[in-house]
Amino acid sequence: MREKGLSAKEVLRRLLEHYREDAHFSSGRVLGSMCTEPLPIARAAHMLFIEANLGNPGLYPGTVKMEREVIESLGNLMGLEEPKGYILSGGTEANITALYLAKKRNGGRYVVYPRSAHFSINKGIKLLDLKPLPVDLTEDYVMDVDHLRRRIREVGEGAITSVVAVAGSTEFGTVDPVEEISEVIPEGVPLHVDAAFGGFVLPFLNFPRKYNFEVEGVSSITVDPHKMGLSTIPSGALLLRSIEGFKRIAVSSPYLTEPMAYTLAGTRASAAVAATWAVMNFMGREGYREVVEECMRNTRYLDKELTKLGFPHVVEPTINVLASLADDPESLQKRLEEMRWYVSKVCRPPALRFVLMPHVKRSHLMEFLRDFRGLIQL
Ligand code: 0PR
Repeated sequence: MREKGLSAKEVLRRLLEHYREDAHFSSGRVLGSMCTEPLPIARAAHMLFIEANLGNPGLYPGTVKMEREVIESLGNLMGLEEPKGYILSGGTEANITALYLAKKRNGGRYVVYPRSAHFSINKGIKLLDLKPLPVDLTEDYVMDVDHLRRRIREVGEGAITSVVAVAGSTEFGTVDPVEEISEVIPEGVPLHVDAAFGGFVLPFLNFPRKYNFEVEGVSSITVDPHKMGLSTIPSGALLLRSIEGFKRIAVSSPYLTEPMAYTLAGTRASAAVAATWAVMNFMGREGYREVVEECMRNTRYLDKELTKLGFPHVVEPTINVLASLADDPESLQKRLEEMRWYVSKVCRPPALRFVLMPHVKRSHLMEFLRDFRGLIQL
């Protein structure tokens, strides 16, 4: 650190230099991210509560109330009237916490999950010294329930810590057959649903299958307001049916305003709780429905246009995630990046991956397709 500080003007000048180096959602050129521009109301709320810290909740009764209300609304969205939970730093912390709760409740050694699960599940497995038991996908890229059955038989019912299902997979946007999965898994084994992304999409699509707490066997769900919730980072919710689970991981925090601490993080960036409360109240179900419908229209449009160019989807998009088959996605991705288009890729099967977030407008897609056509004709 320098001995004598710079002037605010100079700091700002240097900040702007770095700001210009970064990609920005407002350019419409980020086509592979699961985050988006937070709405202005979320930014305002975030700044207003910038010093709030739910790590010491006694000082922040207002923020505590907002967290409870957000958890309740998210639980309702996920089919549960009186949910318990916390707003954490994101899907990774929520998924790791879910596995931690499962280990404390159930023991066992294996975490069973579909091959489409996000890598945060593997982080949890490593951290908690558990063993991975991945389940193959069907040709529709969802968990193969027959293989799940075989997997359970292989290791024995008592050896399973938790089963994870995904509602809105990172690479394909697919939704596992949660109801069938819950029928197959042994009694007492916690079933965690990772709806980090899908949690703010599926409820607004009239999705026909059950994937949330409406399925009795589901014990916990991850939903991230900092993805399709249009809130600020860091905001990821872990929802539970009861507080009992959290009690198992609680530790004493004698010098704070609350005697027990329930979350992995100590100091918590709670401005995002206020941002999430603000944006959910501002949008209402109607607002999110409109946003999701527009994202889906754009997803179908891009899919149709890319199919015409010889890049058909891997699987028909369920939500606003599109994987389009491509021979060499890596080099396409690199060349697109040189043209300042930021797409993502899938390795198996080789595909380009697009996430049609609200910052991606139809005009951006038309511009992208013009550049993409030029690129593949070279
Ligand atoms: N579960 C699912 C289904 C996810 O897709 C993700 C993140 C997580 C859990 C973990 O969430 P956090 O990243 O909040 O801990 N999926 C995105 C991904 O890995 C995250 C992301 C977001 C990546 C924005 C890039 C980006 O620009 O692709």
